[in-house]
Amino acid sequence: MHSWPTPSVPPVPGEAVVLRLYDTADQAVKAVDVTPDANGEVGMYVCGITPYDSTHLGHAATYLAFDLIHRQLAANGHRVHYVQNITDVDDPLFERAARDGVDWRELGISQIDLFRSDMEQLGVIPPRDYIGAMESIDEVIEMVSALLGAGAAYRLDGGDVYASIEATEQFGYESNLGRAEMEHFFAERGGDPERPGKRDSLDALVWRGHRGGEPAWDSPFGPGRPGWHVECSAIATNRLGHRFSIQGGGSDLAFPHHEFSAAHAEAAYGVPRMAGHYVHAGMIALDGTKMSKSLGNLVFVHKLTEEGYEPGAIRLALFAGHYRQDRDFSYSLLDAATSRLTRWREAAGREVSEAEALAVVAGLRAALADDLDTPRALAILDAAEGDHDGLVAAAVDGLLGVQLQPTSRTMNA
Ligand code: 5CA
Ligand code: ZN
Repeated sequence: MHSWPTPSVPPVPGEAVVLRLYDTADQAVKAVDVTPDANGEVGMYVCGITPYDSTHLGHAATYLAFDLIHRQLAANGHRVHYVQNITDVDDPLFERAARDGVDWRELGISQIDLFRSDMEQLGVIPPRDYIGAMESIDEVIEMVSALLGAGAAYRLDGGDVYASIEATEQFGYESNLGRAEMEHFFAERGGDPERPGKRDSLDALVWRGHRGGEPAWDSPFGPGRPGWHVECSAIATNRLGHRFSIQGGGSDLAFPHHEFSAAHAEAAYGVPRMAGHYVHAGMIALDGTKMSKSLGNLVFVHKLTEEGYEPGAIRLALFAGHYRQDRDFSYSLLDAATSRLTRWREAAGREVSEAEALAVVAGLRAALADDLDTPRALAILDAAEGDHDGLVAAAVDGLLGVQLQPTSRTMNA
């Protein structure tokens, strides 16, 4: 699947600062393992959208957090291999398409198009590999076969295949949840604890046998379609190797999705740990309630840009809070961000010494390297008195994706 155009990212002045991020598995902030893979790159996999409704500010916030990581790794001189999936075969798509009387494939295509244009407007660096579930059926079949071959999965009636939570000793290391919490989130987030015949109520579906009215692909275990978690395991590891640096998404993916994505890959390949870091962004709410498609309390990126808000202001509104914090979005936050951007632009027109400008850049790099401390980064820029030869502007653009020279795009908005 094609992704979206790459924004221009200027080189960032100043010295590299080692990037440290909170890892959900180790429950600590630690340095990102930037040991290059066989291709000399740092691998990052971020779970993509389920394209049945427009991108909202919550999605945007999560992808922007990983964009900050991407930009920082690049500014530190690393080549990043960024992979993202699209869950374009899944129940929510079928349900929404049936409700609206449209083909689920068409619905997916139209929502992916909207997502691409939102990401482009926000200046998010695109994944190099942007892979739909439909494009990766063979990869999933291969992984399910490997799981069955390793005795890590079993078949039930109806052509369903389940992976056993007993398959890896380390199961649970990623989310660090107790059994009761696992059961709670499993039931809440797409699991099927009540399915008769499962060896453990938490075992996860890796292949769903064909049911009437659902799309199906042929496989050695009968016609059907991929389970959710295994899709991400296959797409990630086939491009980034059995072990890669960062696996990411919103905090609602920590369990069961990322626990099982890791467990499936670890069981299939016999490796102890799929990703060096499991990184999770907090949930964005509107007036105190988590923004979600099912609740319908959504603020859309394209609506904000149509209303004339600058992409840079949308970024700054979301960066005003820490990425791991569950937090509220509001128009007052957006208006404050717009004013902030205006003040920064005025300041950027004032000349300061090179040393002063480089000190601001160093502060910005240090704040972001400290588990993406954007509130501190923004405070440093609030206090900056000016710029020197565009050094600060280049760092703000390169690291935060915010332009201090209004572009023609933003001036037309
Ligand atoms: N397709 C799967 C991942 S394989 C999926 O979760 N899709 S999604 O469309 O539901 O969500 C896409 C990303 O946005 C996920 O990382 C999810 O955690 C994140 N997300 C969803 N709602 C919010 C929210 N309110 N705030 C922040 N991030 C959110
Ligand atoms: Zn995923």
